[in-house]
Amino acid sequence: MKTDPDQLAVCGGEPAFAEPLHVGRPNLGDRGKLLARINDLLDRRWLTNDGPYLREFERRLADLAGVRHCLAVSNATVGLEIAIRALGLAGEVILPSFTFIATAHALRWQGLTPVFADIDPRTHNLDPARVEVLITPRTTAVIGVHLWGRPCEVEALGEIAGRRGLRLIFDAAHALGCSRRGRTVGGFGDAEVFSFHATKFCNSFEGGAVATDDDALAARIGLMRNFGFAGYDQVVELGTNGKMSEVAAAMGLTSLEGMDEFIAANRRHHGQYREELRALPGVEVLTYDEAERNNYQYLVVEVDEARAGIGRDQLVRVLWAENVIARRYFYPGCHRQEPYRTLDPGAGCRLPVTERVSARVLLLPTGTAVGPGEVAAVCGIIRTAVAHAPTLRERLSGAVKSCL
Ligand code: T4K
Repeated sequence: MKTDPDQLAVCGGEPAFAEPLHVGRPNLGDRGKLLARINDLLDRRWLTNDGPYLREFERRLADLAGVRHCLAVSNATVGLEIAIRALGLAGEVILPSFTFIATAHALRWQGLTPVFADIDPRTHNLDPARVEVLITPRTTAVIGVHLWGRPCEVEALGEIAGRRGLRLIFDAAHALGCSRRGRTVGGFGDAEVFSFHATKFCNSFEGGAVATDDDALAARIGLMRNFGFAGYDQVVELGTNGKMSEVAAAMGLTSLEGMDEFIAANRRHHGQYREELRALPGVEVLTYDEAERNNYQYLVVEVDEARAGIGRDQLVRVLWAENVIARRYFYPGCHRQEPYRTLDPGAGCRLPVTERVSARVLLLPTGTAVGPGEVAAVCGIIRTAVAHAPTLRERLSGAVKSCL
């Protein structure tokens, strides 16, 4: 364990890890089962387009989420785009800026105007009061994001949407298997969109799904993800290619079967990180409501420079030098990225919490690719960095410019 600042790689010591320890290393599940499924689909020569693995994946997802329909798609971004189109959204849509860029791009790609609302500093999710003040005659919907798998205030957002005649979508990319007041994510709002990207705790290599209890909406999404085909020779809608392949569905099914094991690993790591970093001033591990179901897939830390003595970005430099590829999700917020920065250069003024939180948040490695020894080593580096913050700050301001 590195206890002396001179042992740290930024000060000339050897990196703690010979190979990079990444945030987002995929969980793989039972390789034997996956390969058997792949052999099976090859034998059957049915590779995509409404195949049996896709149907089974959708059935299992709908059961898990407790919804009538779960339509698998090629990725969550396309899922959001199709949901937005199928709901007939136009004009302005209110969403958080503190999210992955895909939430905003799914709107702008279709010519809609994303309007960024600020978040609640405790939950990192949309602040319903901030949403309400941004509604204009051009607003048609709100998109909430269940960030880190912690569900939004779905009741307050639902009340606002109902009263103001708006549609409500949830970007549930992080929230598979999570619950709010005992109810599983999937059936909130008009539709919810899951991601099964490789970096998600359950993955289908690339993939997503749109969940809804609305039969008509599900039928429309089903058409739209398949070019608008209603039969072999009949196209009844404008559509796109948003289909999930059989190999992706096979991985998705295998991943769902490993879900309990993945959550258990995430939860163990979360407990260990909390315990090992407990006594550190200004370094707080984000918690989950233990009365709810959580997937613990993101290990989120907030660094308060005034108390820790070292800033988030300096800590990232220290970690990267040790080959710990910590990530600054979702810095600096969508409003500071193109094309939004140019479209609305003043947005930061109404997003003070987003600006503050996005400058403090740091994600650390978790999942089945990580073991307790690695978690202990990562925490040891952080403890050493905080304990020697003044010395390090001085050295960092001169020497290390490389990684960010
Ligand atoms: N909404 C929200 C709130 C989201 O977070 C996302 C996706 C979406 C919507 C859109 O979902 P999809 O359309 O993707 O289904 C990654 C993922 O690409 C992205 O899916 C995810 N959010 C986001 C949080 O993370 P990047 O740009 O950070 O990816 P990248 O390539 O830097 O990889 C992340 C880390 O994972 C790296 O440290 C390396 C590691 N990694 C990655 C892959 C792909 C591996 O170890 N193995 C791998 O195979 O966006």
